[in-house]
Amino acid sequence: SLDEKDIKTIIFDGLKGEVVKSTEKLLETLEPLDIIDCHIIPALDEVGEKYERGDIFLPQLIQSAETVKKSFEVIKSHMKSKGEEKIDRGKIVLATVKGDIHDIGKNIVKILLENYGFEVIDLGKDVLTETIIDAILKHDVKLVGLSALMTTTVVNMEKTIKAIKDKGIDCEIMVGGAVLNKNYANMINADYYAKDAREAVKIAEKVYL
Ligand code: B1M
Repeated sequence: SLDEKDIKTIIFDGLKGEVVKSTEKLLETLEPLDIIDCHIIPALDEVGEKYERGDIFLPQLIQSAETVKKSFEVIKSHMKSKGEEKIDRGKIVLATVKGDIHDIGKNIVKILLENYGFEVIDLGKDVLTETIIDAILKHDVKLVGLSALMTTTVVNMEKTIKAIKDKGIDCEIMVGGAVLNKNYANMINADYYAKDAREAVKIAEKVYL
């Protein structure tokens, strides 16, 4: 009906009770990734901008993030049920770098990679360089994906890349996160930059051709 709140308002106001229904409704007409790109990310961007300007405060930022997580649970189970059959196209280690607890973007990348038949070894957030290197070697992966969202943590991304290259490990490195762009990714010696989850899948397909 007309007085139904849109998902942007729901995310903005942190209405966890209403977001499930609203997401289910959108899934009736939109593709999961379009919901993420056209509704959820713009809403979070706006939340971030308001937070930066001091119009809202950390508790509200947290409420919005939790609301988004609830929405993703719905999207994730929807994608799983429609996903391709398990085909083993290769393993990928994923991590958000040390000092950084933003993992919403990484988790989207994970869901999509799994949907396209890749096996993801998810190390989580705030992950030490040594832990990442150990996982690359243990699982013998050809691709590692690193995520960073803050100007203060891309530094750790750069350090992790340097450590992997210095050890001469035969593994390509893909990076992503709102704070990055292609030039910056080049500058810190990443092999690939993924603007979003779709590009992450294309890169994985290229590496595991
Ligand atoms: Co934080 N935060 N936050 N935050 N937060 C930002 C990043 C910020 C830009 C907001 C702002 O001020 N405008 C700002 C950083 C400023 C800077 O760079 N210096 C900021 C800050 C300051 C902070 C805290 C320090 C706040 C505080 O405590 N005072 C704190 C940080 C704590 C820490 O990490 N040590 C903090 C905390 C939080 C919450 C916990 C409340 C929550 C995160 C919840 C969670 O992730 N579990 C949060 C949120 C939600 C945000 C914003 C609003 C949204 C981030 C997000 O999830 N976007 C963010 C502002 C913004 O980004 N506009 C902000 C949606 C997500 C889908 O996009 O992650 O870019 P993104 O992922 C995309 C692509 O980038 C790409 O694909 C994804 C899908 O398309 N991608 C990859 C991402 N990773 C990839 C990896 C790949 C490939 C592609 O390969 C491996």
